[in-house]
Amino acid sequence: MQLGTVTLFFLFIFSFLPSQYGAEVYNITPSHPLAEGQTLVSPSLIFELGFFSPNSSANKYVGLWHKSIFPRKYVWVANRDNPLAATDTLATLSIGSNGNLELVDGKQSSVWSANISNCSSAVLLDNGNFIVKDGMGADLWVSFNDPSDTHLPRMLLGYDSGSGKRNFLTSWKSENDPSPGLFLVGLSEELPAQLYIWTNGSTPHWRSGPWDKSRFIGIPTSNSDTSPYLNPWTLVDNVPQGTRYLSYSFDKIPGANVFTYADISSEGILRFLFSEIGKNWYLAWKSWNNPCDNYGACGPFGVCKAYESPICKCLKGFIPKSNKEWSKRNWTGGCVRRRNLSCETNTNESISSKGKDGFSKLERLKLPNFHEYLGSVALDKFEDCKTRCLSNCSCLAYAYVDNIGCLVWFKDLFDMQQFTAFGEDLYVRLAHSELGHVELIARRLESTSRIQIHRDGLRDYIGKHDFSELKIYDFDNILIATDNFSITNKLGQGGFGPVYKGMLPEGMEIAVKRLSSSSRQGVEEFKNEMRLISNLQHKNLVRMMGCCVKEDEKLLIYEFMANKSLDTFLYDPTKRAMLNWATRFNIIQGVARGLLYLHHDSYVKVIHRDLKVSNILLDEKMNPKISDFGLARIVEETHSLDNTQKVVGTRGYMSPEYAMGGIFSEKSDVYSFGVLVLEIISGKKNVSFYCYDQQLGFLAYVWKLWNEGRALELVDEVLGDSYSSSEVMTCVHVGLLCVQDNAPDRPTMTDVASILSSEKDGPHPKRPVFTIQNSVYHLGSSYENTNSSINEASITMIGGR
Ligand SMILES: *[C@@H]1O[C@H](CO)[C@@H](O)[C@H](O)[C@H]1NC(C)=O
Ligand SMILES: *[C@@H]1O[C@H](CO)[C@@H](O)[C@H](O)[C@H]1NC(C)=O
Ligand SMILES: *[C@@H]1O[C@H](CO)[C@@H](O)[C@H](O)[C@H]1NC(C)=O
Ligand SMILES: *[C@@H]1O[C@H](CO)[C@@H](O)[C@H](O)[C@H]1NC(C)=O
Ligand SMILES: *[C@@H]1O[C@H](CO)[C@@H](O)[C@H](O)[C@H]1NC(C)=O
Ligand SMILES: *[C@@H]1O[C@H](CO)[C@@H](O)[C@H](O)[C@H]1NC(C)=O
Ligand SMILES: *[C@@H]1O[C@H](CO)[C@@H](O)[C@H](O)[C@H]1NC(C)=O
Ligand SMILES: *[C@@H]1O[C@H](CO)[C@@H](O)[C@H](O)[C@H]1NC(C)=O
Ligand SMILES: *[C@@H]1O[C@H](CO)[C@@H](O)[C@H](O)[C@H]1NC(C)=O
Ligand SMILES: *[C@@H]1O[C@H](CO)[C@@H](O)[C@H](O)[C@H]1NC(C)=O
Ligand SMILES: CC(=O)N[C@H]1CO[C@H](CO)[C@@H](O)[C@@H]1O
Ligand SMILES: CC(=O)N[C@H]1CO[C@H](CO)[C@@H](O)[C@@H]1O
Repeated sequence: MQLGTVTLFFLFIFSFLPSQYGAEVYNITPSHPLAEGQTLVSPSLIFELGFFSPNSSANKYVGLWHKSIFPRKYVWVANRDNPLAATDTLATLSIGSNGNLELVDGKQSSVWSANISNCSSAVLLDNGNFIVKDGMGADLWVSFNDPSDTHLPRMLLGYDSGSGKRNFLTSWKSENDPSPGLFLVGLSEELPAQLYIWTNGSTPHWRSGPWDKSRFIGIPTSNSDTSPYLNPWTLVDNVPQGTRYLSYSFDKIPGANVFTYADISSEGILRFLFSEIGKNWYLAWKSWNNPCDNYGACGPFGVCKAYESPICKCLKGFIPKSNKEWSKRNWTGGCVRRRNLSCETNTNESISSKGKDGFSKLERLKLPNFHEYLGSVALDKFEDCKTRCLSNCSCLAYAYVDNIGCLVWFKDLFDMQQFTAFGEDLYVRLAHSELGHVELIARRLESTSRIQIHRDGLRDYIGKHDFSELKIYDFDNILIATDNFSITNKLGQGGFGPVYKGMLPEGMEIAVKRLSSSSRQGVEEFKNEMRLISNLQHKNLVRMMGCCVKEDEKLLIYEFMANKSLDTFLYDPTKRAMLNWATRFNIIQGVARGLLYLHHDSYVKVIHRDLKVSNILLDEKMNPKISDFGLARIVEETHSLDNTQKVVGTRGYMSPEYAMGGIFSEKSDVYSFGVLVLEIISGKKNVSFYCYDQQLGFLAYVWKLWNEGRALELVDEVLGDSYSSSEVMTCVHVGLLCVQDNAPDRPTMTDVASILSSEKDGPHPKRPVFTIQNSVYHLGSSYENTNSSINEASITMIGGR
């Protein structure tokens, strides 16, 4: 009896000992091992190390995480390929008599060790580095040299070719299994270096493009000037010492007090996430955005264009290796040269000089893999680079990249992607006979930029059609009509300049848009563009009546819309009620039809690029008319003449791919349309939309309601119960389909029109990742130190070259 009590007492003490012993400790010493129930914390309690079982699995590990951020991200795991049993409560992380730091299970056998001796203590630093020291305080071992799947700020990823030490990130096997998975992230040894994701140890899965001393040139989003959040990397390449290390830091952003990590997911996607203490983790960037990001998506000599269909094209002068496979969309075989190079077939110098090979230029490219770097041989000029390549028949292409120098290719051109903005120029060697027509185009491209080709097409078009309808107004008459552009006549400020109300002598009311004078477009070109736009006619587009050009002044004359723009109703507490459900539904359908026309039914495809509530005008019968279409194009073209690409649009309406990479397509308009639809239903201009502080952004909130079958709660409360539930459900569904993160998942406007008219059921929408957008905006704002009022205005971001 007595004995039994004592035993029980001991068992009691024993099982509770560790937690009573002090749950948080600041170091591990030979006399104080870390046991179950205890954690090792960093001095400022930022990081914590201890035992964990991922999602209550049967395995237990020692890992390291941010102490105050949930859900936990295990940024480092010690025994990832040798788990403890979850039931083993006697395991300890201890410094043994041999001076080694070891993780031992309940039977005292080692499951993990730092493989050192003379260890006297182990501590966790506030940057997340777990270090083991000797008696003199020197570091014997640090966890930063042995990363799991996560890269933390201040951690160096790379190699030292002297000592042969090299580190990688290795993905988890699955979301809940820390054992080493398929994917490896690391730096390549070539010069300049690239960041790679490999599978199976050495098969490329994704690559960043070469480092140009400030960024990886194959990643459209790492634009150092305007979005520092997206180019946090620093690569230190010490060629003489043979060391090369990648680190990252978000210190460049003033006031951004956030925690971050980069990791490789078990599906092979490299990501950046960030958080504030106590908040969730948010995605800021990811390596995979479309099928073109798959390494070598289009095979040798194939170029991937994410927003065209089909996505793969052969380079100029090349044809599919197998037409049969190619037409089945099996791109792996790639393309082959149509005509042999003359340097291959003609060894006779006098013949080959007649029919010399030349180069065709490709723009906005993620350059192919397997470059050779000629930068070091006193080659700093573009012409030298060209000559060098031309003089060797095996040289297939060259590129001269600012901040890098001359790159040439001797192997099959592989893994090329063409962006819509951003990217480098590549010159591809072709036979003289092939150049006949290619060079013609190239020459045109070089002298007048690609826009000119558009215009040539336009001129042809104008030549064949009657464009007499565009009226050219006299400037003085417009001055009179608008009271010398008096402030009292000003209707508003659009993205491209102020808009004034005017009254023509015959009593007709007009709206006059005064384009900001920065546009350096020539008068004739301007008029041609206007003819183009004025001939886009649809009952859901604002009709352009004419234009007026005088010196720097460029004016557009539109029909006047009696009920102004949708935002004057939607965001006005009293006028909002005038928009009953029938009117709202009519507006949604009308905008959809207008957009459908611009994208698919007009004679030239027009992408609006700045669709938003204030660009929807209302006529006297409250019919919606889209305004400002086609203008983005003019503005962009003007700027592209001086070689900058701009992202024009409005915060909150911009699709992730457009906001981040300047990649725009009709699917970016579809995204904006989705946001518009959800705003019309809810009547909310939701500021939290832009702000990740709100636990859930607007889109996340809509998604949640929809998923919980509560979508009707989204309806503007001023409508009471007077709405059609089935119409609302259809509209919310369409809205969510349109705001899907991945552009190819979004419906086309043709799909949208048929879903809205109930001809077709839509698929189930995927959860939007909205946090990308939120993070960009939030950090963008804090960087510019502006407040939310900027969200209203159209903004222009430099998209980079
Ligand atoms: C974790 O487990 C719960 C319940 O078993 C499950 O619903 C959830 O999806 C799991 N989470 C992950 C990330 O696997
Ligand atoms: C310690 O050595 C073992 C056996 O060589 C090895 O498997 C393990 O990865 C090493 N541990 C560390 C932390 O390097
Ligand atoms: C451990 O310490 C002893 C005495 O300080 C020293 O002689 C020995 O070389 C050390 N061992 C290692 C591996 O550093
Ligand atoms: C990795 O290699 C194994 C065997 O070599 C192979 O079966 C598997 O398909 C490969 N996986 C990938 C993703 O390449
Ligand atoms: C794709 O084409 C290649 C040859 O170009 C062929 O080897 C391969 O089997 C094809 N794959 C499929 C899935 O048809
Ligand atoms: C190109 O060269 C190869 C051998 O180098 C030859 O077999 C082939 O017929 C040539 N093709 C043309 C179109 O001249
Ligand atoms: C090269 O071609 C020219 C012109 O056809 C011819 O006159 C000359 O003899 C050729 N030279 C050789 C070495 O074949
Ligand atoms: C052309 O370049 C390749 C690759 O660098 C090299 O092996 C070859 O010798 C060069 N040929 C000539 C004629 O310079
Ligand atoms: C407009 O400006 C002109 C010249 O500056 C002036 O003569 C005219 O009176 C003004 N008209 C109005 C309506 O203010
Ligand atoms: C936001 O901007 C508006 C207009 O510039 C200004 O009146 C307001 O004080 C600003 N608010 C904050 C919180 O900075
Ligand atoms: C809802 C609303 O204000 N509708 C107005 C639109 O414009 C016409 C013409 O000015 C007015 O008659 C409507 O009342
Ligand atoms: C600022 C603001 O209006 N935030 C609201 C955004 O929408 C969510 C969900 O409707 C509200 O909870 C926020 O208060």
